[in-house]
Formats: sequence, C-alpha cells, structure tokens
Amino acid sequence: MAQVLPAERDLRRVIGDGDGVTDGEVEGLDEQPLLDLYRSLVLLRTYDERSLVYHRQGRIGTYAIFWGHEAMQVGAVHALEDEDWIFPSYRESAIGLLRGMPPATILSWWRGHPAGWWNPADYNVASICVPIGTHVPHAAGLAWGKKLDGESAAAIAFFGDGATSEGSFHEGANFAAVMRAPLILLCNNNQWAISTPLSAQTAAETLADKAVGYGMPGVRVDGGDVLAVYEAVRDAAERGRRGDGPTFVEAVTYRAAPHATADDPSAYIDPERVEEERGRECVGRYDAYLRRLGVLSDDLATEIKAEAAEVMRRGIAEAETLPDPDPALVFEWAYAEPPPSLAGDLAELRRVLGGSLG
Ligand SMILES: Cc1ncc(C[n+]2csc(CCOP(=O)(O)OP(=O)(O)O)c2C)c(N)n1
Ligand SMILES: [Mg+2]
Repeated sequence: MAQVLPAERDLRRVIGDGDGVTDGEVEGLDEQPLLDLYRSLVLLRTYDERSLVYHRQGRIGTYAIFWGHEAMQVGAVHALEDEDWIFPSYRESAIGLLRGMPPATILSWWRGHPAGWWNPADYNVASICVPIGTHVPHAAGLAWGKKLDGESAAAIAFFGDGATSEGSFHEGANFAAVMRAPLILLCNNNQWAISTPLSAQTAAETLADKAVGYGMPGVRVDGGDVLAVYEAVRDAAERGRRGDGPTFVEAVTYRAAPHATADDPSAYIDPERVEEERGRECVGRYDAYLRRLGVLSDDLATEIKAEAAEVMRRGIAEAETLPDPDPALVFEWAYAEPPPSLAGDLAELRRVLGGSLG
C-alpha cells in the first residue's frame, strides 16, 4: 500500500526528514525505478549547473535556471508513459533529456541555433514555451484530440504560479475540464514570477483552489519531494485515461536561484530564506532517502554523477561543432512576399558579421 499523507490543504509528502518525520513509500516503485529517478535527477541537476557555467563562459545565451525544480520535472515525467505528451515552459527546457533527447539539441536552443528545434512527434515533447501560459490550451487540445482518436495518451502542461494569472491558463483549464480531456496541469509554484511574489499574484489561499472553479480536482504536493510528485501525477494520468478529465497539481517549492542568468534577485529576495531553501534542495533530499533505504552507496552516487558530467561534456562539444546558421534564417518564413527593405537588412547583417557567417 502506498503510504502517502492525504492532500487536503497540507502538502502531500513521501520523503521524511531522517528524524521525526518518517519515510513513506510509493506502491510499485522498487529498487530499479527508484534508482532511475535518481539518475534523472542527477542528469537534470548536472545539466542545470553546467549550463550556468557555459553561460558565464559565453558558450550559451541567457538561460532560465531550474536548480531546485528537478524533482517536479523528474517525478512527473517518470509517472507518465512514453505515449504521453509533455508541454514544457522555459523552466523545463531540458525535460526532453528524460525522453532521450540529446543534450546538444537543448544546448543549441539556448545558443539560438536552429538545431535546437526538434520535431515534437519524435519525443512527444512540444516546443519550449516562452510566452507565459500559451501552451496550456495547446496541451488541452492535444489531450482532447487523443481522446477523440480513441487513444489512451494523456498530456501534461508545466507552468508557473505567475501563469495562473494569464488568460490562456484559464481558457485551457476550462476547455480541458468541459471536454474531460486527459490533461495534467502541473503548476510549479516556486512562489515568484521574476520579482513578483505569490502574495501579489493571487488572493486565493492556494493555487490548487483554482481547480474548484473548473470542476476538476486540485492536489497540493511538496514540489521538492520527487516521490510525492510522482504519485500525484500517476494518479492524475490514470484519472485522465479513465475518462474522468483533467487534474490540477500544485507542486509547492521556492525559487532558490535567480529567475534566469539576466536577473539579479538581490534587489527583491531575502537571502536568508534562499539559503534555508537551498539547504532543503530536492536532489539531496532524495539522495538521503535512498541511503536510508539502503539502495544508494557512495560509489554508485559517484558513478552516476560522473556519467552525467560526461554526457554534458559531450553535449556541449557536439553543440559547438555545429556550423553557424545562415543569418538569412532570421528573415525567412515570416512573409510570403518579404518587403524589399528586408533584403537591405540582411545585407547589412552579413556586412556586420564580417562575412564570417552564412
Ligand atoms: C505572455 C508573457 N508575458 C510576460 C512574459 C515575461 N515573463 C517571463 S518569465 C515571467 C514570470 C513567470 O513566472 P511564473 O509563471 O511563476 O514561472 P517561473 O518563471 O517562476 O517558473 C514573465 C512575466 C512572458 N514571457 N510572456
Ligand atoms: Mg514562479
């Protein structure tokens, strides 16, 4: 039997604190799937930490850091089937790694290289969505379409606390509920939308409360607890497949890193709170859980981290060997009949680039 605290208004948790709060377990997860979760957490953490370094070295552009958000992403994706579709925001940019996408593809996206765009049908992972919340109706439509086609696939849309104030979120949530689409609305409540705190975002007591207005269940989980997220998303996917419609999952965490590499949070965030949250980060919590369970040793942890570091080394090397794209791409595909001024702009760009590109 799964031992999971009830949702109610409290956060569902499975991982204890190694002290007064005892560990739970998730039904059906034995040693191998537990270690698979760990490998994925380490892979995403390594991707994120290396990306910050690559940005500082000028090897990728502005980057949206997801340090501390890995448990939400890994827990959710592992709870899904490969046929299920993932709709990421910029905060989940590397989620394709969990579906076998090469790191070079995602690194290329952050390098602004056309090799960073993939065919969504190759991985059942939609394009990274930067406009806040606009992918929620897309995910609702895809989930409804799968249902109409008699398929069992579900869809999950990842978005933030700030996105719940956007029209697209409300339209997508309402549509999915009315059509009983197999959709999981995974809200990464990291309590900040750049510099806007949650208290300035909503007057609702919890974001999960918003589910009530659409007639769907709302569940609150500890977003730093990979097993709690896994369990909640697995339930939500099963519910969707049964034909009972969407579920809103509020995964509560705290953004303990800058919004992105272009942000300076010292202007608005309490550094002591950030330090406190960094001490509770999700990979370390799961690492300690597995050690208490006796399934993770120092040697195995070291091996898994070394593997992830090597994957990233190869990924950035591969991305950097790609030939520079033709600057003409910037001007193509927007107009059937381009205005004549664009040809002049392209010539100017080629001149500025010194003929080194294209
Ligand atoms: C439609 C739209 N409006 C504004 C922005 C600028 N913007 C980029 S990130 C962001 C904050 C979003 O916060 P949240 O939804 O909580 O997600 P988080 O970044 O915390 O993961 C905003 C307003 C945007 N990308 N798209
Ligand atoms: Mg946020």
